[in-house]
Amino acid sequence: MRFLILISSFLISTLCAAQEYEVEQKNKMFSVKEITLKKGDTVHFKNSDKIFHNVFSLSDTQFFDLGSYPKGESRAVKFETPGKVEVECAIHPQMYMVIDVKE
Ligand SMILES: [Cu+2]
Repeated sequence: MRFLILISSFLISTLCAAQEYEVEQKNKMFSVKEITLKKGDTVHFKNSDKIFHNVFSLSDTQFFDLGSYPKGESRAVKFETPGKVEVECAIHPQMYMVIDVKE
């Protein structure tokens, strides 16, 4: 019985801990320069410009490349590793933001 309670409280805390964030690409900028989140959280990168963006990161903490996608589309990245993740756009070198993933 005690074992079951432990498992269910673990599941509940795990489910509640994960958060969803949205970062927009607008006017060839990210809507935030820096965001802090917990490992397990997800960021949705939404393109709100009329042009394509290609969001990617070459960071050691987490590498990803979302490819280029048009206005209205959103692609998600789940961050599992603590550390800083530098996020850029392959099409617009001025676009830059940092995601700080906490334990
Ligand atoms: Cu771009």
